[in-house]
Amino acid sequence: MTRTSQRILITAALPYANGYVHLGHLAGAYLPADMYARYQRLNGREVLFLCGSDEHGVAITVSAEHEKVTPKQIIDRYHPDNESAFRKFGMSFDQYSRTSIPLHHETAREFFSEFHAAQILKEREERQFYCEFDKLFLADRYVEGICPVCKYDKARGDQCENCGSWLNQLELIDAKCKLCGRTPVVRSTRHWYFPLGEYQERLQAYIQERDARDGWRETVLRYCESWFRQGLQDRAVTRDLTWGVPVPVKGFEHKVIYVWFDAVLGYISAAKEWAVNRSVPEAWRAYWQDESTKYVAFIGKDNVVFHCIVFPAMLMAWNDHHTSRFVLPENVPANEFLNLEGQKFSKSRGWGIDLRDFLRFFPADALRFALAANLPETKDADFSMKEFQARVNNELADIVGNFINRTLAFVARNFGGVAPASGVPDERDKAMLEVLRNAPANIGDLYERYKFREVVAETVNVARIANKYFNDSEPWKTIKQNPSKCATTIAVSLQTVSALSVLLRPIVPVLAQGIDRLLDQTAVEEKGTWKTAGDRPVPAGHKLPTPGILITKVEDEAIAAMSREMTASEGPAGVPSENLISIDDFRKVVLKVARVVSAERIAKSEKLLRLIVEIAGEERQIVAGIAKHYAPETLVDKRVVVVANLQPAKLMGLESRGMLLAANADDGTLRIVVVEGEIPTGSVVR
Ligand code: B3M
Ligand code: ZN
Repeated sequence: MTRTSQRILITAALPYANGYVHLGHLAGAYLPADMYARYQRLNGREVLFLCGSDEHGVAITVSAEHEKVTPKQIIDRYHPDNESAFRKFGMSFDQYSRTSIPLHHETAREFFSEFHAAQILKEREERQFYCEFDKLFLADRYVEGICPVCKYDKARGDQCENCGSWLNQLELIDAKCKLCGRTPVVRSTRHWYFPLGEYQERLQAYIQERDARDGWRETVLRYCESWFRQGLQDRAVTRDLTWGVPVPVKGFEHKVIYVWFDAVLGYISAAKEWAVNRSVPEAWRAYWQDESTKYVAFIGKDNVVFHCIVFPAMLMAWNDHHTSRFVLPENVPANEFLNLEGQKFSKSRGWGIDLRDFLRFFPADALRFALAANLPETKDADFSMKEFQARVNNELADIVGNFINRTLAFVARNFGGVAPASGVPDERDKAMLEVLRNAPANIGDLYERYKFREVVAETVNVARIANKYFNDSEPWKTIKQNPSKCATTIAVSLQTVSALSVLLRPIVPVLAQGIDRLLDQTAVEEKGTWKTAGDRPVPAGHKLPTPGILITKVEDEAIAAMSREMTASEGPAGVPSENLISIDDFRKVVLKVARVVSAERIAKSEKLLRLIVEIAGEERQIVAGIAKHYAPETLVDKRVVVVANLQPAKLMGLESRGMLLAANADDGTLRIVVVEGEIPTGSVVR
């Protein structure tokens, strides 16, 4: 069924360079993609694994406006930070590109021009929301409203992130300008359309055929079916914006190509950049334009329509008119969402844990292991610090780490640290060796079917079986009674450790290399070792070191330290009285009256409350360190004073926009500043 191509092209969704990659992203697309890439390399395949920053579109310009900087400043901040966080996490990309590079602009313009020349694109007059206050056509995320499909109230002009529907902005109910909150008017503008509808039949056949060959996920198929049922429609692929790839058609130079049209082509540009960097500029074609290549695109569920419908249709359109034809995705293993402590990750609500923050406290492998064991493959999954701790401690440390340690410790103690020669294996030994021999094919099959959770379970299971084997063999007894049998047990156990170092490598690469080092097998090439992983005995006479701690357990204290650090910016330190400021300095601080709309405790924090306050009609979330001093319900409707122009900060993963004024008594109690009477919110305090 599955195609066994020698060459595999793997892409992972290009994250927008307007924020930090968080744990939800990792579980959605990146970790499974990396496990798959590492597995395929071990399996002897030629792999090209690509990713990069998506740097156009309204996601970027809205962030720039929010932070009062240019779009370029936004992408230049987040692109390098995300690239380095990914590297620390162990992502083995062959190229981490970005869509702002000239090479990518060329690719996007080339596709657009070719489609234009071939008269695939159609020019049309379109009605669009226009904000008369901001003097702007409200493309994509510049407009928000109620989703006509699921009724989610923050659906954007192009897409509802709640139900994944790809929307036509005029369908939004009660649409509002994202910049000023006003109701927009409808105006006409000219745009170029891609005739998606014309490809519907071919797309359906394409998905059916690939599904029959490579087994697509049920959830992905269901999404696609629902779009087909609605009937695919022509889509505008240009926008009235200035940030993006300028439209290469006369009279349209002041408009840009729609971000999704250019973003998916970013995968192709990334391959080109990889080839240029290796000084073989044409090498990308072997992956993208050789029909024997197997292409797998890893994404999160909110990107399904673009990868299963839009991108394949674009590639079909290209292939219809060119002899150098692109491969289409063989599979699009999209994951569902990961929640954090029961709540959806949300940038706008400030709920989430960024990868770079997490890695300051815990090793990447610990996170990889816990996430991989709990990937949202068939339904949404939840990440909690408790479960993270349990996974790492009870499975990775107590099952995998324990087996490796006890084996090596036994060799150190009883064999002078030298690998013994095996005697004649009995039934039990043979059964263990059989498990090792079968593991690469069994687990490999799960990789080929994109079942990464089961991969983790089965890999741990090898260590679990090995622990039982070690217990049942009782080498601590046979060392006296039957030394040859003991030597056999230990030789088989060492062979198991050696197998685990390969089997674990896609999941926890640093740990796996550590095991290799212990066995002194560093010379073993990564590439091509998978199939024989069960069959690499440690040679008799080989000197082995005493094992150190391979896997550090996740202690309560480390979790507490992370929470503490993430809440460190609570409350200001006292300012020395001689530190005089001018009245102008004081005027920089905007103090306003706000009304508390709601207050609630934050799970896992003794100190913090999450408040929603209202300032002249605007609602804001403020995280305040007053949980020890106030019951949340007593705060509602109080008129408090907040610093309204404080830079947003993250506390316990929550965004706080502003600070409550409170008096700090010597005994440590805190009293918030309240304003008497029914003074309007938004009134300035001086
Ligand atoms: N940047 C959306 C996202 O980050 C988008 C993916 C592009 S993949 C070509 O969810
Ligand atoms: Zn507006």
